[in-house]
Amino acid sequence: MSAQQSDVITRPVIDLAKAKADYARDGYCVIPDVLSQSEVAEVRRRVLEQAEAEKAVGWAREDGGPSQLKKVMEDQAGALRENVSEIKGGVNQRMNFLLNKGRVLRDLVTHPIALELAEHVLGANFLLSSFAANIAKKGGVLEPLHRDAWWCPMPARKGDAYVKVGDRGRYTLDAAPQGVIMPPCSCNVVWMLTDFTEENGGTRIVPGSHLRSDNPDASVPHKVPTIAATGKAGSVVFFDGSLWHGTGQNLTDEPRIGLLAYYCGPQFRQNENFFVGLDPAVFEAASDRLLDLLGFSTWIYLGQGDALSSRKRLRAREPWIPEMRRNVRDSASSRSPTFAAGNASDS
Ligand SMILES: O=C(O)CCC(=O)C(=O)O
Repeated sequence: MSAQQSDVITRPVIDLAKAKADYARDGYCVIPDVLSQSEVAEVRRRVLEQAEAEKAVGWAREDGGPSQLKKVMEDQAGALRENVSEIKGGVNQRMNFLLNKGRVLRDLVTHPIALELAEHVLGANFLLSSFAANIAKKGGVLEPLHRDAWWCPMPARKGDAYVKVGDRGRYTLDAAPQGVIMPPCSCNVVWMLTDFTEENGGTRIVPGSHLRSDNPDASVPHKVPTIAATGKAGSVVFFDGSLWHGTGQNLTDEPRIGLLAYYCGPQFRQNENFFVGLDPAVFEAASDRLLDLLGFSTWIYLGQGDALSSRKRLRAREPWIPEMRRNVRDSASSRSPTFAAGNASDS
């Protein structure tokens, strides 16, 4: 028997039925042993190497610093427009666009368990919204509670005041009428590359809050009781985009590393703008499934690529159908008109 075969046979069985039942009740579930310890070690090595390099060249994005928290709390009435991780004084290192940063990372977003969970919650059609790392370190503070789907408009009763869709902020404190909730619009698959514990900043969550009609208060300490989502390295914590949660405070000397593969419905704008931020070599090598997740497929008629589907257009290297003009010679004769590409113009 090869080493690979024995790995398959000795891999623990993943109880997705239990995971789905936990999710329905609590808005989250923890699934152990999704990655083997050797897979965890390989992915963690790549993440830490990348994080060190980004820091060394001055590209590290850091949040969770006490001064940044103060800024969030001052602005929590929905006015916060700045990207907190661009304000100095952060502690927890964030890395976005993990799809650009190694094959072992790319493979996680199409992992069958991640896709099954996302489909279970979002339905047959969904997109990858972002794939990012959060390395929580000692000195970081509790993250304000939030919903990842903060951008989702709140339902309102006819005649009631509402927040306009373009005026939403991450910490807008509005609420749907009593008993009304938004269906899940997004979900997060968090890959634990270290153990997540109470002490090292395991994600703080409010079980059942995916069924609440209101949004959380951004105050720290949190105004409602929370628990830590805990598990061994190689586990996944999966949660609804409406679940109230935030990064915990790491009180240990070792970093807590989580990779956040965030998926959303096909009608929503993605967190990461893959069209401008993705390395062309990644598009080039991507499977059809990955391209679909990035937004290179048409859903009903959203995400069109003109006459070709956007995935076909990318594969065929067809940039676009240009502005076309009637050929002058043809239009003077009685023959059917022919057209040629013209220069882009305002007329
Ligand atoms: O890293 C975590 O524990 C959660 C991160 C989070 O909530 C976020 O990035 O919005």
